[in-house]
Amino acid sequence: MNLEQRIYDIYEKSVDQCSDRELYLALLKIVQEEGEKRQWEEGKKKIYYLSAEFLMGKLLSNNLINLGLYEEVCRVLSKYGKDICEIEELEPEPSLGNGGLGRLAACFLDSMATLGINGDGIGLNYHFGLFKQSFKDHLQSEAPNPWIEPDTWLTKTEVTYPVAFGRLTVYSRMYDIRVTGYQGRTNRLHLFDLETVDEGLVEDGIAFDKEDIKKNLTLFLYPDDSDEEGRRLRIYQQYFMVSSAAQYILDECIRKGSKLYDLPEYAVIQINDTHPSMVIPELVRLLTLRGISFEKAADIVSRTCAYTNHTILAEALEKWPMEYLEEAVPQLVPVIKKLDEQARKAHKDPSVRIIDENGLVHMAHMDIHYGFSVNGVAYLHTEILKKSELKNFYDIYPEKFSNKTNGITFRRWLLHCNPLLTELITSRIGEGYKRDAMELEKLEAYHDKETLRAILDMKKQNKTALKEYLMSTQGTAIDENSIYDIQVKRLHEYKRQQLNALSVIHKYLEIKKGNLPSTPVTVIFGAKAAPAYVIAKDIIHLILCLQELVNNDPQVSPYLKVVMVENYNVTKAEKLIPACDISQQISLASKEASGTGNMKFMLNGAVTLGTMDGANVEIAKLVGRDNIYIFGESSEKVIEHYAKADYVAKEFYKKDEEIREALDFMVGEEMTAIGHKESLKRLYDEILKKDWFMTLLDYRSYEAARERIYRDYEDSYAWAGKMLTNISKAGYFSSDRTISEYNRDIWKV
Ligand code: GLS
Repeated sequence: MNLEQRIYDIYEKSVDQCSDRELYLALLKIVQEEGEKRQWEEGKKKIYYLSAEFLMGKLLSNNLINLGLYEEVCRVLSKYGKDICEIEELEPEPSLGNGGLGRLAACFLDSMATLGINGDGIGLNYHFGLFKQSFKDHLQSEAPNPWIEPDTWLTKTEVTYPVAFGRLTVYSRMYDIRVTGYQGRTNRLHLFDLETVDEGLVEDGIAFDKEDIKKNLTLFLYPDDSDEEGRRLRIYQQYFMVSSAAQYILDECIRKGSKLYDLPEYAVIQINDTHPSMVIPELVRLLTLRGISFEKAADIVSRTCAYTNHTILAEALEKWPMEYLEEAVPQLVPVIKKLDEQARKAHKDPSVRIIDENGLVHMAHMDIHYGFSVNGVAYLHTEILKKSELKNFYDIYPEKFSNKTNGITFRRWLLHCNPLLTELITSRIGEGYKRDAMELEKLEAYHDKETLRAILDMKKQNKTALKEYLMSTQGTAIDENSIYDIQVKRLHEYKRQQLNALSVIHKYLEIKKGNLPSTPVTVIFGAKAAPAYVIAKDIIHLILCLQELVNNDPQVSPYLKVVMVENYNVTKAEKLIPACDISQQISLASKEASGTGNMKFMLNGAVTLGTMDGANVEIAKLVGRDNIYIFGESSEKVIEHYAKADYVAKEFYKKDEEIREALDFMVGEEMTAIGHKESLKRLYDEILKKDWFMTLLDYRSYEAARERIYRDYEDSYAWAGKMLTNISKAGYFSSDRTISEYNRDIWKV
């Protein structure tokens, strides 16, 4: 392809005469046209990946990489003094996800297309996505995050469906984003929207009238559900998504020749967490409307749907009050009741009911009874599901359960975000790892001085790039010669950013006492807190206060810096991860189902400081204990503490002076002079009196491991060896491997 000619044909001017915006639009057009050529029907069976979130990230570079055009584009642009990174700055990031679950869905789309699997995503077209975060007065503030621009990635289709709610009927319209795999096919992400949505409804941050469904339905992902209207709105959103999806899937299968009795030969519906679970009763309803008996319809649906569980946190396992469903989706209520009845007849155990004695509908229970597969997302998580959380279901349906350890796409999380490392790897082991990530293992043969030196150089350059990025985006000054110790992920007590912060306080106090670290440390956080999650916001407040205190203390700041990255998102992750030395994965064991950030950091040569939780367990097994820093109580012990209710945070406070000192400092003079006393005190009380996620239990072993990892960092070549081992063992965490397993065991296309 002659790129310069293509661009000339679009604008009738040469590359150097085009503005960055024109170049962006021209490249987008080329990507769309090339992607179009890779669409073909493939067999009769298709995967429909239903998800409330698809955290896609910017699309231009990744598409160019997957189409094999990236290098050519860079070459041509640089010939005219232009830079792809600057051009990509113009692209807004579609913020259609919250965290790992949504990013996983995006990685899976990439891998399905790469492996040539006919598989589309189906979700919602949130106009403002998740909120945009900024910091004012050391507090998080939220604003809409618009990302849709006319004539860019989103294509309007002619597909529309009626969706009936109890009090009104609306019409959905489908929009598409093309997803082209690496040297692969083009699939689609279908996003349903409602034409009457009114962006003007939003005022004062992200507030809007939650009852005006016609105008608000697709404004935001996860609107605040701390009140009843918010919770009802979520049901409206979910039903809007699954009813549109179900109608689309049936139409497509019929068009391809399905007689509906044979639906499982045409479709597998992967239910990503419980948000899309209403697709089950909706499909049953639609099939019965087409003349199929209820029992037969339930049987067909059971052979079509598969469920992925992503968490054991009770708050995330959705249970909807029947009365909400009666109001929003009355037509589903008799279906759900019949499904429950059938399940009750077959299984006496009251704990496996779909509708419990309080009239709550357990979405996961419906998925397990009426899906043919249930999978967890990492080895440990699946074991916990089988042995405790879903034990009663596992006893009934052992054959349905399997583990599919999560993965990440190496196109975005290596080739795109870390070109220096990509080049280094290729120079040693060739290009094969780009199609078969397990080939990264070949790097283990390169523990020579020269390679180790090259790895350290790569990291240093990425650290300098991050320093420049943080300076230009938020005016933060950091030192590339310091250790970059990073924890970026959603803010949640179970992920324990508060543990990291307490240890930062300790470090601050140590430096004040004259105990200086050999190498300065930069502790970097990035996290959004759900708008109604008060304690999570208190933790952000604590970190922002620490940032102010530490960085402005001339005695401390040469040795320790604290940075809170504003509006952490995929774009920022792509800058932070390649620059990281230490990857903090410090959730309370048993609580992080898998984590995928842990995999991205490892792949980019960061060394993990973490608990034996989620996929950390598998990372530890792969790299060996010399190349990961593990601390904290085991998941078995933690589960036992919960069962016995014998963990008392205050006892740790009483008996441990270091803990007492750090915790008391939170509400002491220095901090309250900067921050809000009631917020700091609320967090202090939460940790001291409740500490549901056992921060203080693991504090000491965390401190010890952190000191050890800082000490080991001092020996650069030994450290580089650990980096190399982490990179070389990361191949297992390619989402291509994960998707191959889904296909082998569940989808079978
Ligand atoms: C999550 C888990 O918390 C993560 O551990 C997991 O990696 C991710 C993808 O499986 O799913 N579950 C959830 O509700 N949000 C997540 O990010």
